[in-house]
Amino acid sequence: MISSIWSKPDHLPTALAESASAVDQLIDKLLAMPDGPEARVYEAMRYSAQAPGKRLRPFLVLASASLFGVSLTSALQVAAAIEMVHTYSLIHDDLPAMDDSDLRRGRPTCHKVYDDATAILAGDGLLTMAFEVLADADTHGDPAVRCELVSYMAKCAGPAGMVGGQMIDLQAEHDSSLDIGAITRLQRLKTGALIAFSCEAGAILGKASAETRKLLHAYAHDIGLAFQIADDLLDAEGTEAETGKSVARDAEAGKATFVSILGLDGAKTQARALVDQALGHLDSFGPPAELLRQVAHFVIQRRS
Ligand code: GRG
Repeated sequence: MISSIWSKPDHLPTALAESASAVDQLIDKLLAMPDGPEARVYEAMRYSAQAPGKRLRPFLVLASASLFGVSLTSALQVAAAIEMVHTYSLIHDDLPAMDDSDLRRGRPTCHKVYDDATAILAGDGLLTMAFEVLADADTHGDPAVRCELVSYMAKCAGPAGMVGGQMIDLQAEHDSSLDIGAITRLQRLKTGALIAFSCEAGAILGKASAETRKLLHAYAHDIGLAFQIADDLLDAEGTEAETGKSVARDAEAGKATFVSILGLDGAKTQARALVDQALGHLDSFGPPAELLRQVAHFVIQRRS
């Protein structure tokens, strides 16, 4: 039972911490260090994957899976896989060829501690291992479910999802002329696609109906955009000490963001409206969706 890891199922901070601890234990096991000289890439993978992040995506997997009576073992496998893909994207995003960041999750970035080549390999290692984890028999007894997870994760992480969003973002880097529709699409792909995978994974594992999965997709869409608006607000208003990463990068680069287009107050209003809309998609799930409701509020209240 997934709920067995939550000592206070109605208290989001405790549930987030307990999910994070469970997924971190599994990642530690999956990334066991080998003896040979390839150990360096495992060390770099562990360095980034075990750094203190929010573990929001794994939490969304566990919370959505808990709606459908999915086993804890299955949900944790998928939770670990999505966190590996997310960590890979952060490692590659921080490289000199992309965002060239020195700080991530409150620590020096992977390429700063190791080197560019090792950071590229650490990202590649996490991405490919995530698919190995999804395809493992421990993830689900039904090979068709494992295949659906592999296929949907590939779609969400690949050129029709996060990679595509990152490409658009790189091209738009110094472009302040993007309109709200273009930014929404960019962020839907870059950040929203992995959040969609995380929320729908529970429905895939639980073989829920297409209508039910659609509700979780709509919820994910709204919290994904709200999450990104909160990220833009943190970049504009937050500090490096709070966020654990470099801030004020968007304005420095003259980049169009939700904040540059809507203004600080407009962006906050829009984020709150998206959270309300997200909550509406959860109505039919009743009390078991309480943690998903709370996490929708959390994505815009967070300070890191
Ligand atoms: C390199 C293919 C490739 C993609 C990179 C997601 C991404 C695309 C880059 C990250 C850059 C960024 C700051 C995006 C804004 C939203 C976001 C994904 C923030 C980081 O996620 P959090 O806040 O991080 O969940 P933690 O550290 O808590 O896991």
